[in-house]
Amino acid sequence: MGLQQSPPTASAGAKPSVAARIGIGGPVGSGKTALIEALIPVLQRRGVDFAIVTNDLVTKEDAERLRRSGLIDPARVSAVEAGACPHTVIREDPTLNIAAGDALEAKFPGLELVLFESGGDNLASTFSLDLVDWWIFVIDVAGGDDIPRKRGPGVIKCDLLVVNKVDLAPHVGVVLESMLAEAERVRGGRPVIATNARSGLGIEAVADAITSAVLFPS
Ligand SMILES: Nc1nc2c(ncn2[C@@H]2O[C@H](COP(=O)(O)OP(=O)(O)OP(=O)(O)O)[C@@H](O)[C@H]2O)c(=O)[nH]1
Ligand SMILES: [Mg+2]
Repeated sequence: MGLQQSPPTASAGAKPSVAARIGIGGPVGSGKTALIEALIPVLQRRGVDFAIVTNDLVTKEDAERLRRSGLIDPARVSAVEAGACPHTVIREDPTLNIAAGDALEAKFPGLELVLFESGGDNLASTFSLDLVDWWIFVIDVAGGDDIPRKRGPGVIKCDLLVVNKVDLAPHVGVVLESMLAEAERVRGGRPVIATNARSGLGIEAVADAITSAVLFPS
């Protein structure tokens, strides 16, 4: 629910949230946490009041990494242990994630945005709109330039497709321009942004997309 939007109907028992909620999904190791690490200083500079929920299988690895990073107040990072398939807790039954978002909102009144990182999953993974208002799917060039062509629901249905690790393209035999063109084609022209989460390339554009889609929609 963006700040200027009325809350949509949530699943039974879920409290309508005030902060906008954004999902970040994608295959294992594509750079979801790295994208969040790169976004943190950009969102802070823009004055966005935000918090993060991470999902891992049976650990709190990503949450601990973010808490230790020194980039953000550790209290603003919560962890959900998915236990089983990562998509279960972001799609079929997002109760744990909704509760984690609600707890952060209760702890930080005035929170504008909660980012939910899914555990690494496959190309079929998607987010429930009971949990998020808008979601990003992160793939990387090292996964192969045929990934967009495979038309996984994650690639097709997300609001923003991020193609990360563009610096690796020459090393893995990927022609970046063709991969991006194909990604745009299979998505019918919906947004695709190329990033290098380690150097910061494309991160301002991702922050722009977040701002215009859910924080300050026109
Ligand atoms: N070269 C390069 N490496 C990257 C980039 N983004 C992330 N990495 C590296 O890729 C590896 C995986 O990054 P993570 O951010 O942990 O990926 P993730 O999607 O959060 O992984 P899971 O949560 O385990 O699914 C790390 O070693 C990162 O340093 C990038 O743009 N370029
Ligand atoms: Mg991660």
